[in-house]
Amino acid sequence: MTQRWKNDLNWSDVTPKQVFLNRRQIMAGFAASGLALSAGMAQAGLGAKPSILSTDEEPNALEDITAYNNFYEFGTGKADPAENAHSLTTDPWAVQIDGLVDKPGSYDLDDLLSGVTLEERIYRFRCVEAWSMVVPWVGFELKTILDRVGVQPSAKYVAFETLVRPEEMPGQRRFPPILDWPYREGLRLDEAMHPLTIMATGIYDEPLPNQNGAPLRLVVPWKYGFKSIKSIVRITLTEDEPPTTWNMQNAREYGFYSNVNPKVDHPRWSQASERKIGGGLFAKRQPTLMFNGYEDQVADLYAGMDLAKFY
Ligand SMILES: Nc1nc2c(c(=O)[nH]1)N[C@H]1C(S)=C(S)[C@@H](COP(=O)(O)O)O[C@H]1N2
Ligand SMILES: [Mo]
Repeated sequence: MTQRWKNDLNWSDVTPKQVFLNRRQIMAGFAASGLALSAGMAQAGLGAKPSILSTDEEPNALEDITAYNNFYEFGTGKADPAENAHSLTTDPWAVQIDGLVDKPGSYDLDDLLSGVTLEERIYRFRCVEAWSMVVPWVGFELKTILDRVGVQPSAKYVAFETLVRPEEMPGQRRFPPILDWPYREGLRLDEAMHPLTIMATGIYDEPLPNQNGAPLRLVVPWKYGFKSIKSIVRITLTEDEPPTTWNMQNAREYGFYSNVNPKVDHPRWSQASERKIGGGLFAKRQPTLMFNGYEDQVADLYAGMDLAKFY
């Protein structure tokens, strides 16, 4: 895959000024329209440092990234999260870290982030529904916080849970339930510790919009988008493979691994190609890459595994 070589630019430097200004206008427009941007967004950027792990592909416009979402806690339509997520209170925010760790506890987000260096990671993002984007995330390696809390030798998996707060999440007030809340995800420990696996706190050098999973969400760029769980309130180290939402919902269609793989089709559609959001009505589909283009970095994790069996 293509990577940017080491440099000292960040996105606002490499983006033509007009585009950057337009972005600021979009932000202002969002703010004026009362859409789901947190207070910090109109202010100075997060100052995230560029990472050599970024792709050099053109990022999608902020408009695409914040208006076309999957976040069932706010409804099942692609526009529902942008419309409804403003109701979510993201400050204060605590993350419970428990299970097989040396220092379990409820960590205030500010404490969790203190001393953490934020990086810009421009990643390809591929939804299992066969659309994709390129997103300039701001975040830090998940490994950083796992190392801080001390992972015990018996731990083999990491489980994640999203907030349950029906008062603020209209999708959780629906009956019958859309999903078995909380939304759950999980990774094998080596996947969780991989340098590409990040916790994101921002996009385009600004705090995460609520519809993208504020204030803290997982991003695993070589796996289908549903693994990248949003608005995380709990991280648990376990010995056994944890239950995960889409696998619980339909195990035949959604496996625990869910690595992007153009050769293993979804039972109801091909995964060989994808539609990049923002390309317009007549844009050509593009081929889907093995491990979403991150094969060089992650294939080793699955050496000897039959990827059609462990889908
Ligand atoms: N809690 C939670 N996390 C979630 C989802 C969700 O419905 N709830 N949807 C997933 C799916 S299917 C995708 S494709 C991505 C979408 O992320 P984005 O809206 O930031 O592009 O979030 C994932 N994380
Ligand atoms: Mo998705």
